[in-house]
Amino acid sequence: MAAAAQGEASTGTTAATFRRVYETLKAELLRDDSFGFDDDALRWIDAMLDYNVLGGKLNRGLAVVESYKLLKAGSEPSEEEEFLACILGWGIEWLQAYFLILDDIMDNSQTRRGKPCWYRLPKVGLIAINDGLVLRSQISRIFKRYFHGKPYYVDLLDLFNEVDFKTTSGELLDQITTSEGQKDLSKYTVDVYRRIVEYKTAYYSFYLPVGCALLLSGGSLDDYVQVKHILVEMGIYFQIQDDYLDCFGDPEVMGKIGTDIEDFKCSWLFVQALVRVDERQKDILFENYGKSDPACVAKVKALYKELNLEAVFSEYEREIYEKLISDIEAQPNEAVQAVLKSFLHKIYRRMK
Ligand code: DMA
Ligand code: MG
Ligand code: MG
Repeated sequence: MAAAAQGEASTGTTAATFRRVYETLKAELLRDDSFGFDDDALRWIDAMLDYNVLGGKLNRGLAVVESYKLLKAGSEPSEEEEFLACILGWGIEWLQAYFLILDDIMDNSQTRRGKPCWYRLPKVGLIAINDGLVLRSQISRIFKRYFHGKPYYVDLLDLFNEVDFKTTSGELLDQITTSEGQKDLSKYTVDVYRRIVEYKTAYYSFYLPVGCALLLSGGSLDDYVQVKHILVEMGIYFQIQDDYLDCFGDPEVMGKIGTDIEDFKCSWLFVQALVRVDERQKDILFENYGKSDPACVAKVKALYKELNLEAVFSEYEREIYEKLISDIEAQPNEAVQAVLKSFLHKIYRRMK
C-alpha cells in the first residue's frame, strides 16, 4: 500500500515536471525570431500546439523519462538529465501530433482525444496539413537547441528520421491497401495486416521512446536488436487493441469514434473474420463492409459477435502477453527487463 502510494507520487511528480517542460518549449518556439511571426501567427501556433500536442495520455513521452530512469538503475538522474529526457519525450509527442492531424484527415475521422479533429474546426480545414508539417519541423529546431554538440546528436536525428520514414511508409501502405481492398476485400490477409501495423504504429509508439532513453544514457542502438524485436511485437499488439477498441470500445472512454468498418480498413477484426467465415457469412461481410450506413455497420458488428471475435481477441491477448513476458525475461539486462515490463503492463488489457 505504502509502496503503491509512493509509486503514484513519483509518477505524479514526473507528469508535473514533464508538463512544465512543454510550457518552456512552447514559449521558446513562440519567441523564435528567425522568422518574425506577427501576433496572428503567434496566436495560431500557440492554439495549434495546445490543441494538438496536449490532451492525450502522454504515454510515449512519459515513457522516455521513465525508461531513462530505469536504465540508470538506481542512480537518480540530475535535474539537467531529467530535463533532457523530458525534451526527447516531447519530441515524440510532437511527432505523434503531426501524425494524428494527417491521419485524421485521411481517415475522415470526427473526433480525437474527446474533441473534434483539428481539421474539422471551420477556421482550420486543410490548413491542418501545413500545421502537421510545422509540428514536424519544430522537432528539429527543439533538438538543435538542446542537443547540438552532444555525442549522440546525429544518432538522435537519425533515429527520428528513420522512425518518421517507417511511420509514413506504414500510413502509405494502410491507405493504398484500403483502396485495393475496396475492389477486392480478399486481399486483406494476416501478413498484409502485420506489415501495415508494424510500420504505421510499432516503431514510433514503442521503439522510439526506448531508443531515445538508450541514446541519452550513452548506449548504442545497434547493441539492442533483440529489444527492438520485442518492442515491435508489443507495438503490433497495441495496434490490434486499437482495432479491437475501434469496434468494441467505449467512444466516451477512448475520446474517439471508430471509423474502421465505414472506411473499409484492413483491421485486425476483419482479417480474423475473413479466416473464419462460411459462404453465407462472407456474403454478409462483403455486402456490408465499407459502407457509412449505420445499418450496414451494425450488420458487420453483429457478424463479428457471431464469430466470437471478442473471445478470439481475449485469447490472443492472453497468449501474446505470455510470449512477451517470456521473451522479456530472456533478456540479460535487468534494467532493460524492467523497461519492457513497465511498457507491457501499461497496455495490457487497456480500455483506451
Ligand atoms: C494510426 O492508425 C497511425 C498513425 C501513424 C497515426 P489509425 O488510423 O488506426 O489510428 P486511430 O484509430 O488513432 O486513428
Ligand atoms: Mg485514424
Ligand atoms: Mg489511419
